[in-house]
Amino acid sequence: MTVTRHTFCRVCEATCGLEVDVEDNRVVAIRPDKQHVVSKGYSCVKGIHFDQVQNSPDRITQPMKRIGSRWEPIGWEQAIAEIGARIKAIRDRDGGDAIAHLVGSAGGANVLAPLFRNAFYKALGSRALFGTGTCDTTNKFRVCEDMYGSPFQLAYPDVDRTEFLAVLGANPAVSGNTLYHLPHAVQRLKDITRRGGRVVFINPRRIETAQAGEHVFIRPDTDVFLLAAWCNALINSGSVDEVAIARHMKHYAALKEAVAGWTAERQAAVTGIDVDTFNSLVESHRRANGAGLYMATGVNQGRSGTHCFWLLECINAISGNLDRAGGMLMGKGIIDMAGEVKKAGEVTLKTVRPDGMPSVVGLMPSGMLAPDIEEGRVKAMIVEASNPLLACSNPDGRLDRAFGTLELLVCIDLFRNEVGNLAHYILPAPTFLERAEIPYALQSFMGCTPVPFMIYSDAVVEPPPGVRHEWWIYSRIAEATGVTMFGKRWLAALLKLNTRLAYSSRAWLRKLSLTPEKMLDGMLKKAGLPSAKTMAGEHPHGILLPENRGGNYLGTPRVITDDGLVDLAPAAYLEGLQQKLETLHAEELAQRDAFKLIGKREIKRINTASANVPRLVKDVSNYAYINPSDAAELGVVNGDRVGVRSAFGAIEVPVRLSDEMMRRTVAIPQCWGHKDADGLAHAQKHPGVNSNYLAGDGRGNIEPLSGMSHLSGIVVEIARA
Ligand SMILES: Nc1nc2c(c(=O)[nH]1)N[C@H]1C(S)=C(S)[C@@H](COP(=O)(O)OP(=O)(O)OC[C@H]3O[C@@H](n4cnc5c(=O)[nH]c(N)nc54)[C@H](O)[C@@H]3O)O[C@H]1N2
Ligand SMILES: Nc1nc2c(c(=O)[nH]1)N[C@H]1C(S)=C(S)[C@@H](COP(=O)(O)OP(=O)(O)OC[C@H]3O[C@@H](n4cnc5c(=O)[nH]c(N)nc54)[C@H](O)[C@@H]3O)O[C@H]1N2
Ligand code: SF4
Ligand SMILES: [Mo]
Repeated sequence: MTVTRHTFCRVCEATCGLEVDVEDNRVVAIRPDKQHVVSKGYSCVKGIHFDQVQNSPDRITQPMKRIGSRWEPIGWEQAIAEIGARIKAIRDRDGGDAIAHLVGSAGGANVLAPLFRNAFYKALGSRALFGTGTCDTTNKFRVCEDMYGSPFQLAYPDVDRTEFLAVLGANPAVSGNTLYHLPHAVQRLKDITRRGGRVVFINPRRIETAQAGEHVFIRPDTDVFLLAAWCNALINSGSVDEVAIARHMKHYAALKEAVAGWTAERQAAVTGIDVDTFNSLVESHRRANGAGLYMATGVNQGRSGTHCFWLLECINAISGNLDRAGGMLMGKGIIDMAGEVKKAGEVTLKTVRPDGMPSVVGLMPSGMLAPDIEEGRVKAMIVEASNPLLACSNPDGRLDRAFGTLELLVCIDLFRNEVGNLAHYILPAPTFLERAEIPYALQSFMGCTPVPFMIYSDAVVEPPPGVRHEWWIYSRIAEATGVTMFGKRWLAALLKLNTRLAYSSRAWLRKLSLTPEKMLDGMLKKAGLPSAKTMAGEHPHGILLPENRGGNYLGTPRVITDDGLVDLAPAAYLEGLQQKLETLHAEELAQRDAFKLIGKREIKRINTASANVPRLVKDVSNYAYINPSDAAELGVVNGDRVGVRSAFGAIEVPVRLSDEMMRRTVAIPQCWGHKDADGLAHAQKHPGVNSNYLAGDGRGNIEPLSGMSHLSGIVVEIARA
């Protein structure tokens, strides 16, 4: 018999509502949920074809141990005992920090896993937590911490009311957006123009989303000059909100001084945005009754991600658009994560590494993985939901080699991916369809959504019997290592009991355990919302929460800087700033004709994780996209193979001509390169090449304020192969 259940997708942050047909605990069909309160019948191809991930013959459904090059299924008790013993031995010998962790983007959708993961590492005494968050967005968290007092206090554009919006380095039509929940993005962006407003995409590629407004080319990794000049022009225009600045902000004079020398002409020389276009952008922004600037991954991955986001937030703040309807809204989650974390005394920005590199939101830079392993600081690692060999900077395969030397490598994943090939153990985790959940922390607890809502979903199907939840895995490994999670023995004893009850063979014992469902129920009730049972039973498509109309942040206790003021010029950003900018500017002028490499997300792929879905991947699409005029100069035509070489590595790919590309820019879709993926049979048939072989790692290739890897705007040479 077929039953239909409602849930929401967790492949990307759009969290579209899904309708899932289940027969005998097997997913047989997935459709968009037309009644979902926000997505209202929208979903992309990745959501509706997730059944091919769910039911993939390659899924790992029991712990696997590598013996030489052979993989052997083993029982959980053996896996936990062996892993615990090895972690204990390494910790006794080298200390807690020798045992590292790496979490990938799918870990962001998992609401409960971080509590247990963090508790385990705290108990171990390890601060060596890495994350691919340092490939996408830690610069934003850093800025929010410094300006607003918490990394979890993020502003987002009030898209449905704004009159002017500039979007830098994001492509929501394909990506579904990040740190800003925006379903139906293209439609809602188009509506800005329809209302008589203006929306402009500033990007080295004329992106899919540009159909919703105007497009302006920018030379990769030069946004900092555009933003400095924009801020300066705004200040000189006299259009700043003096009252808001005086009441709610500090260090305006220092900001003014920092941007003073950056003129329209100086930015034009390196960005490629001519003075007239620049002036018209500043003018539209200034005149709009409610305006905003939004930036994302393409800018975050440059060499000035923190400075860019700081300047962008300053433009939003001093123009009087922060916390204002039509401008930038400060969201509220069902739990005030920023406040709670502050109250608990958690330190979210740390400098604990000997090299002085920061940990933002507790994450060390993934660009230090290879050096840390090679130099013996990291001896063992647990990788959860990540594939660093393809996703992180991997100069000429350095990361492949480094991971191969780890004393202990454990992967918690659905599949044996490329890093899994090097693991000693692979522990099978449930898919999102096998987990009870509420949406990502950024929607649930930070409220980064113009249409606040809440949804709770029970697991749609039961996981295969050999699969275990992450909370259970971390709790059991902790126990086997002999460390006490959550700092208290009685809690650890309860947790131990709970891990036994949760997977007991007797149903009545399982019922006694504290399940994820019960934990989430507690969160919902604490927020004054209906219980999990009521949410699942009566509101399977979610509920809408009160709208955010602005005016709920500035001048309230929610600004949790020590003095309650927004800091417009954090000292760390000003240190050496002019020298850095002058050096970069001179470098840009000197290399105006050099090719720069950017990435390209594709609608059918989610990072490295959908490569094994036959209905999505029919052929290889990781071309080098270049402008036809550049192709003519290089003497290449569509399909010709070119060698692409950086200071760090070299790859060979076929060329694809596209007038979407800015001159002297090459876009290569990232997260390909599955030639060794014998655990992912379909992906291996369509391997493509790994463009992150061209990215550098180590200190020189990491943005020092946020730990972000430099993954976009890398200088390369291209030649016919
Ligand atoms: N050049 C370049 N490189 C980039 C980027 C770029 O723009 N340009 N983008 C970067 C960005 S933004 C990111 S986030 C990274 C992404 O890279 P990663 O964070 O490493 O993540 P994914 O490739 O999405 O997923 C890796 C693994 O997660 C597993 N997985 C999926 N769902 C689950 C689950 O529910 N539980 C568990 N345990 N495992 C699961 C998948 O099977 C897969 O093996 O790549 C980065 N790399
Ligand atoms: N289909 C699909 N959706 C995804 C993902 C996926 O892999 N596939 N990944 C998910 C993840 S993990 C994330 S973090 C989000 C990311 O979501 P977004 O932040 O929207 O990221 P991208 O789609 O990579 O868009 C980045 C844009 O920046 C542009 N760009 C590159 N360099 C520069 C620059 O120097 N300056 C400017 N102004 N622009 C630049 C690129 O051309 C590109 O259009 O997407 C998520 N959604
Ligand atoms: S992957 Fe597609 S269906 Fe899933 S949340 Fe993102 S946009 Fe929606
Ligand atoms: Mo990401």
